[in-house]
Amino acid sequence: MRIDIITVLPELLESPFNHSIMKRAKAKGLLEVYLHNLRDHTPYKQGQVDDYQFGGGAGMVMMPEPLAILIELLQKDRKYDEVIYMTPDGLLYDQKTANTLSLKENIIIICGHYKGIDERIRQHFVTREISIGDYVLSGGELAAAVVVDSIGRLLPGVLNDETSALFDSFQDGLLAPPVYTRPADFRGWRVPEILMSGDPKKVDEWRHEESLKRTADRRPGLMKEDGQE
Ligand code: 6GU
Repeated sequence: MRIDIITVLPELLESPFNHSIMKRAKAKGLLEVYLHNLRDHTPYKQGQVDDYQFGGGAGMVMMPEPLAILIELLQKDRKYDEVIYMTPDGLLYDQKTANTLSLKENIIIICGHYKGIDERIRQHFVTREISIGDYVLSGGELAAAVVVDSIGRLLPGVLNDETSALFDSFQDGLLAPPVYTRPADFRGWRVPEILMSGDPKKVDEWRHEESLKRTADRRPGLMKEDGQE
């Protein structure tokens, strides 16, 4: 999978994909991430990419030309399955969307800044608008990092058996159960006996029960049919 990220702050995205599982995905050739500085593609002087909004009001808007020029430059070389715009007024991101996106070949991600991007780019280029939660970030970069990480770890061959995504919270619509490691007795706080019983069936049942309890307690909406809370 290839992901091209359009940003005015490429420095902010230099580290997130170069560690741990993302690093492995790239090293194995399963994931390619390219950062594009929008300022390198503007036809305006001094790298200008934003301007005052028509109709007045505080805050700058990202101009359409630099974005269109860069998107079309990328589209000349390959077909993109999605052009995603990261914005707090997008659709709420979830594991189902991550699963869907992990099946795509080529994706462009636009990171918004200021008051956002000119509406005409959204209408004519963008195929999907994503928000990662009901709070406002100062730019789309950190949100893009979240999306790329969540997609990257789902690509076949990135995770091994031990880290398998199949058992993640949300993958079966439930939160993950508690986990424990050595020592069995830490300051008198003991690991549940059943986990040391050596009976895999009992352990599975216990984990499922704990998942159900935790989900009912913290995220009851996840247990409803449509997943809405
Ligand atoms: Cl995608 N962008 C910004 N700026 N803020 C957000 C967001 C995105 N998702 C949640 N808050």
